[in-house]
Amino acid sequence: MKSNTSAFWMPFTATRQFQSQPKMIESGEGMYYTTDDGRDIIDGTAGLWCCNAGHSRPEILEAVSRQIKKLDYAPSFQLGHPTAFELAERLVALSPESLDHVFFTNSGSESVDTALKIALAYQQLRGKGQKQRLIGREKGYHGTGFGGISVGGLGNNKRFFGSALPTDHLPHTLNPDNAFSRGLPEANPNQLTELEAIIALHDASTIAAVIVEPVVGSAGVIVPPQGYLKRLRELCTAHDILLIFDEVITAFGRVGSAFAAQEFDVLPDIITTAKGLTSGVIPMGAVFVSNEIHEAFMKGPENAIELFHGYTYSGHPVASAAALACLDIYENEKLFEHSKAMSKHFEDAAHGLSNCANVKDIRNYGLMAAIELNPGPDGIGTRAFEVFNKCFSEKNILVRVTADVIALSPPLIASEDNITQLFNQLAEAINETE
Ligand code: PXG
Repeated sequence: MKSNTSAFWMPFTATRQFQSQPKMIESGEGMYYTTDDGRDIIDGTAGLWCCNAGHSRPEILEAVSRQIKKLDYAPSFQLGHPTAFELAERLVALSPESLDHVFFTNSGSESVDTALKIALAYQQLRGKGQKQRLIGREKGYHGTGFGGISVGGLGNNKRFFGSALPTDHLPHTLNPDNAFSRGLPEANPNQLTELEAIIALHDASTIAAVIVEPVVGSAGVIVPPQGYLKRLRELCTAHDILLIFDEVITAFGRVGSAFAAQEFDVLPDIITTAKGLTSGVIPMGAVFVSNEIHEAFMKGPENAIELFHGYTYSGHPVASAAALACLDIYENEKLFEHSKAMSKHFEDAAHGLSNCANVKDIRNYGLMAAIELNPGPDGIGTRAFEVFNKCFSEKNILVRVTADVIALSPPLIASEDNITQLFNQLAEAINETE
């Protein structure tokens, strides 16, 4: 029996279109989802870039169930429970040097808002309270909180909601001259000086932080040009501005290292994460903060709360248990190394689609790829959406579509065969679409 789909107001969904033709996933295991009509489909997107360990892992189920039996919930305000502390220690052992403190949230959006608030408060605490401006980037996605949409660079996510914070935005780095680049595209010299222009405009004394996704996810896998992130770091350091990497998608192995910061050898002051932290099983996010920033808060009277911020579920015991089990899987199965080892085959398979019908660009890094199509005759996104439908209904693969981009980001457990099959099926779907 089909369920009634009208009560659930779905996120980022064309509701009435969905209702006219619902696509339902009923179960998941490993690399596969099973649909309500009983088809196994390859998960080419790790859910929404999050199920890095694959679906319905028994190890996570056991850890979660053990934790619920022992302790379902305890506050983290003025109290503690051991699982969250254990998780924080495990995480800082994995994170880049000197980012040794973790603030727990429940989502990427909360991680971003937390990071921005910490950045603003830090500037106040060290007597630089005029540094209040936040710099994002065009095409950036930093979730849907008011902080995240202010620094975000996607018009549709902002236009109905006002502009809460003083911001400015770097230009995006997508350059048509670099179409079909493999891995990091070449930089054009302007891209390395854009932040200087923004600093000249507003003056560094008014800028608190710059936030970017090291590899842009949502807006269609935009890979940083060579030297770009290092240059951002140099400029931020030279002008006493904090650098925040939003690694909600890139952390936990997606780019072949634990964090993109390590992969690209650039050390930000704050890193935001969520998604792969628990492999999507239970909502949880984590914000990694440098010792220097944390230190600035640990002054003043010892009985005073240093940061007036947090969530009922910060460090939730069950989410923490899921994350610990997930980290065990990443470690025991060497999934970050596996992700890196698979990335060449993944790149070759992705670029194997360059001669498919209407393909305009292909971009990739680690286990992230975008196949960008020319817009269809009926406007932006229509052709790609048709490909997405065909993939789901006929080709038994799940891909992600945004505007004219088909994005791929399979679970890190993907085998060479899974990857080959994913791209072969996608190639057929693209070639069979007008
Ligand atoms: N930052 C980044 C870089 C993200 O990609 C968020 C913050 C917000 O996370 P939450 O957990 O609040 O959703 C994200 C989320 C897509 C897609 O298909 C991407 C996200 C979410 C949903 C869909 O591109 N990224």
